[in-house]
Amino acid sequence: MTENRFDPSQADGRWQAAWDEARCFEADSNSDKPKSYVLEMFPYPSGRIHIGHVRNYTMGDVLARYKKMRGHEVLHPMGWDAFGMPAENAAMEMGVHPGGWTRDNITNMKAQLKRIGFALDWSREFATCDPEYYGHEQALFLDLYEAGLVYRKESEVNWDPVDMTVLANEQVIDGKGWRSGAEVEKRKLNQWFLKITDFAEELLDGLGSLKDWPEKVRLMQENWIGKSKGLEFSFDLSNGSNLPVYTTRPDTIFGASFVAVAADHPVAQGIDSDEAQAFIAECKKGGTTAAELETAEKLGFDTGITAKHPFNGTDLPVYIANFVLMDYGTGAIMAVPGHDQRDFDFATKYGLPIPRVVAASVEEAGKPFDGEAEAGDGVIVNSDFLDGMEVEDAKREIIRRIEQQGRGEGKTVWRLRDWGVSRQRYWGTPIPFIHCQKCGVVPAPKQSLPITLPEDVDFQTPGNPLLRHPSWKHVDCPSCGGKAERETDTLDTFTNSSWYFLRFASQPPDKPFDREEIAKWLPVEQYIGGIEHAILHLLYARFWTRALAHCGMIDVKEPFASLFTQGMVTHETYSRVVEGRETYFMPSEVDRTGDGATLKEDGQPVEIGRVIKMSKSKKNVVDPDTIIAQYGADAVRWFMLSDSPPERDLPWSEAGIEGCWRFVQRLWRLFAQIGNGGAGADANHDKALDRKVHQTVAAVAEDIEALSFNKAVARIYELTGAIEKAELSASRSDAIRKLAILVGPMMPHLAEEARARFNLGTKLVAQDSWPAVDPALLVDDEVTIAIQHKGKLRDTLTVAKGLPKDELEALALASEKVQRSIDGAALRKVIVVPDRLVNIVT
Ligand code: ANZ
Ligand code: ZN
Repeated sequence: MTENRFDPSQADGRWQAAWDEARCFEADSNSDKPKSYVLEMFPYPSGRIHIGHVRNYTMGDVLARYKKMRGHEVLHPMGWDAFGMPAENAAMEMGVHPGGWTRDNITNMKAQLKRIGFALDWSREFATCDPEYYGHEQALFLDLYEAGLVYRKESEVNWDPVDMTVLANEQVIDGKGWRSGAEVEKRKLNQWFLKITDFAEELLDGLGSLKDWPEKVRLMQENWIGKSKGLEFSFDLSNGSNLPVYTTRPDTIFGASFVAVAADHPVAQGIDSDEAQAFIAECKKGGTTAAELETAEKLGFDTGITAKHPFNGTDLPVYIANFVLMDYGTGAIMAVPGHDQRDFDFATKYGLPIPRVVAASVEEAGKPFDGEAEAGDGVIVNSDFLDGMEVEDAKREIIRRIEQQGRGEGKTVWRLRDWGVSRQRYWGTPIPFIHCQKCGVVPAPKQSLPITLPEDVDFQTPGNPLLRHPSWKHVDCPSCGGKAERETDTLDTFTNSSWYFLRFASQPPDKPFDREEIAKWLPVEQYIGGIEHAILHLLYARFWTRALAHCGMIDVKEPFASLFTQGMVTHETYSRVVEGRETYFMPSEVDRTGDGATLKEDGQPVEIGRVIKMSKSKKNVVDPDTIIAQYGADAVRWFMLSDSPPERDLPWSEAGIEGCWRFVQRLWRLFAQIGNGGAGADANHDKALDRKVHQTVAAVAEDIEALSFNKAVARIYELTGAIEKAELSASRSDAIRKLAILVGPMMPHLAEEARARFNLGTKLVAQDSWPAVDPALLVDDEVTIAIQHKGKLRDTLTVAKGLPKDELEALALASEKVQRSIDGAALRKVIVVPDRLVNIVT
């Protein structure tokens, strides 16, 4: 390290050790400072930190460091979301143990995070695969069971008949098992569920209080919960029975041209024909998620049964249709092709009528459809007694008449389903129940927790390793003492991330958390993470928090007061077709020249693709370790904050990181100047620079609090330029000192090194306070006054702000230019607007 060059390879590690030594970032629950809980979504220990993590954690880090400098007691923890499939896949593919693989990854990734200098309270670190953690989770699961929020029910799973295993939805690719390639079947198994639907109304209403969440995330949650008001009513069928359907658009009832039931519906199951049963079997092969059904080709089977329209008596054909879900509404629909796209596609395919019953105006009752359904608002047409009504009025009218006929009633339906948490896998939290022939399903006694995973497991045979383990599942029944078996399902890993933020805040050994400590820290003041978690993780975490509050274990209902979802780090892709296959190359393997790019290895061109999210599969990645080794942690951190607003994508560029590196060095050289400020010069003051410094300090603080990091960065560039240009003075020395603090949250290593090396202060920057702002310096204290005569500008004056009217008037009249213009004429009036203008009338 010289005065001209900052050397991160020496500085970074030294300051990281100094922070550890001083235990700078350990949160004290008993502190009486105001508390701030800053949290980023904890990572899955996949093996290496990727650049997206770096961006996410840098943002949280700047906020956490800043809050600490503002006198807050900050909790900024880190841990590992360590259960899940990839560890088991590694076990199957590489013959390693999921636990060992996970632990190794954690060790590596923790070292990576340390090299970036994050201000984390490592004393609270845990991994969800720690028996201590998942043991407490088992206890909570039993508490929820006691509270009636856990139950078992038969439900459908994806079954791989070759691997003899249950597959997660993501493991089913085009209807086939991802490993075996076998056609996936649907099977019914007894599974554990959490009653999230009990909280549907609360979870929906609670969104209203989350003012500091992105609008789009609240909307996504609202749609996921999916409260709809509609009508349930029955059709009389030609076979003598009746068929209840659910609709949210009763107003369109005269537009119904057929009726459809799900493949699992009793009406479908009851059709006694091979053809029908073959069709049903075909339906079962497809995916079951709403999204899959939405995109799959619409398929139907005409049952030959008809349904009588309740108002006009026409006979509507009843179809079995693949797009109707069994577990929504009643599993049967009245289909209105004119105004529902799915029905439109179906009717088009099977040549069914598509009547119009909603139009922009009554005059357009005969207007044909333009290739798609019209789901919008309008007036009702071609609908007998509803003609001319608004949609909402027509809905009410139909509900009233159907209720009067005793044929059905208005109903609220939720899209939200109970949460199936059973996974037939090894690497997860064992579900704490025991199956006894005599007593049934018995909760494991709390004193037997944690129920730990067996270490000696075999991954070479397909299926659930817990199920075929020779001894693990055999236990005595806690109730009758007879022979019994453990539940061999484990909990969905989303359970692990549904309460980890509570455990970070409070870690008693003998229980999951302490109520009073939770009250001190929660809700999380700022939660930061990816938009990919906008629905499930956030909804489940909100549900657990409410469920635990419902059980009287905590007092907070919403876990995350403010949520921020950061954009992605992107880069163009490089590829070439090799032996008929698209092959991608890393940016480091490529020379980028002008408009083109060539592979370093052979000098031949490669194709430049779009700028997209960095991902392993497209190889458009940069490795955080490599760039940190090259440029140091601070340049990388600075890059992560610069250029793009934090919610937008950030394109990675070599030029960008090099610019950051140069700025680090430029700051270093500026900091070095504090030592040779010149004693004489130090006596002078530079009012303009003072003002600039105070304004920047105040503005950067506001920017950081608003997470507008790119704006804070821009202001720091500006201030740096201003200091560089300023004459030597006491103000300039002070400005340099303050700048070194100001960059502390963003470039903490540089800030510490500069302070120590150039005697800018004694404490660690990490433990220092944010510079105080003099409000008087925030306002510019001089103003320019326009002086007008005969409606024209004659002169301007620069005067102290707030100068009284009579002084302004006197100054204006004293102006030579003004006197020349007045030219001895008599003054009729002088209008003075303080701080703005003086208007002289002669
Ligand atoms: C007639 C109709 C006319 C409908 C129209 C929509 C538009 P949301 O809003 O998501 O709650 N539906 C009802 N049960 C279904 C099931 N089990 N599987 C598939 N679709 C089902 O959706 C409610 C609408 O989805 C219902 O209203 C019904 O179609 C369909 F212009 O009835 B509607
Ligand atoms: Zn028993």
